[in-house]
Amino acid sequence: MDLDALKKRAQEESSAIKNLSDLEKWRVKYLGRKSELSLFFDSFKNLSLEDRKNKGAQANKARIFLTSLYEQKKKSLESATTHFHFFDITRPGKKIPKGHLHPITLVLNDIIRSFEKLGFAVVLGPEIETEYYNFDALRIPRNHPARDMWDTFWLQKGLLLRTHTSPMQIRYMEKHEPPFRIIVPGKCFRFEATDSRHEFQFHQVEGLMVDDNISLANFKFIIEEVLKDIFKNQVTVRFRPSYFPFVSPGLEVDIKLKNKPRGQWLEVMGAGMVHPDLFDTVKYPKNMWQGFAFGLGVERIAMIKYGIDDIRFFFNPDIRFLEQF
Ligand code: YSA
Repeated sequence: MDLDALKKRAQEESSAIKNLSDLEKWRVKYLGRKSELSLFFDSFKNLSLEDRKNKGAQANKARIFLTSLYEQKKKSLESATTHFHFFDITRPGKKIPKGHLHPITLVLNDIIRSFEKLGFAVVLGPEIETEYYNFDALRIPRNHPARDMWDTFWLQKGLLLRTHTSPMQIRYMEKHEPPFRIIVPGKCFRFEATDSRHEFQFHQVEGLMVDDNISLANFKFIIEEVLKDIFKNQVTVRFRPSYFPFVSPGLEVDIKLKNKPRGQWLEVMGAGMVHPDLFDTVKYPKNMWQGFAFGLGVERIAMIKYGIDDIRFFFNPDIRFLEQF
């Protein structure tokens, strides 16, 4: 049998093939069980060992040649077919996963919106503060035991990472005359061990309202309105006396969800009536203004709102947690 002629013919025919079904016919013709080549192999039975070896080797080469011809052709037809047939421009594309806001940002936005409804303006302050604004101007001199309330990350040259947003009270009053009502959202930092309710980095919203006839009743009303707004009326609010050097009197606010009456109270803010010394420090005329101020913990609000019992989840970059919001 003329194997070279067979290969040549097979090659010519294969190059003319345009689709997979013709290729299949070609495969049956040249490589199938009844192909010329198979019949050729069958004919070896009656040959001598020597002849069988020789012809067998040639026939094998021819089979390898035809097989690789077949594989190549199949590949090229398939890739052409894929592009041609399976490209359906009406099919929806792959969805690109969308990012979303962090739960703390969501809650912060809610809080800001609620205060804005009551006429509060939003003001921002620096995260790196001086000792003067963070402590001294707030009546917390060096060596005063109250400094222990705010474990501090100290930087060089008397600078520090602000331990609360209260320094903005002084900064704002230095530049603005009452009446005004502002909130200051922002990050705070404390050099303290973390636990389920404390992080070394967290957010506060400072509030300051100064006018000529302000009392604790105004504070109580505004805070209750805002908390009711944030929690869609589902919250009970409790006011407790407390101490901060820059207010007199001072208080703290705890909240609890109405649908969990047996749940624990969670402290969400420190507050009070602005101490008259602060007005002196910023050179307001004596006895002219009163004001209240507060520092609200944003993570604590988020914990209650979303039923999260450990604050450390918020800054743990576990996508399974964050995807729920
Ligand atoms: C008090 C009187 C004012 O006239 C104005 C503001 C204040 C609040 C004061 N500056 C302050 O920082 N008080 S605080 O230490 O008690 O913190 C206020 C709130 O921040 C807390 O009620 C809590 O909700 C949150 N907070 C404090 N430390 C935290 C924290 N949240 C998470 N992790 C911490 N480590």
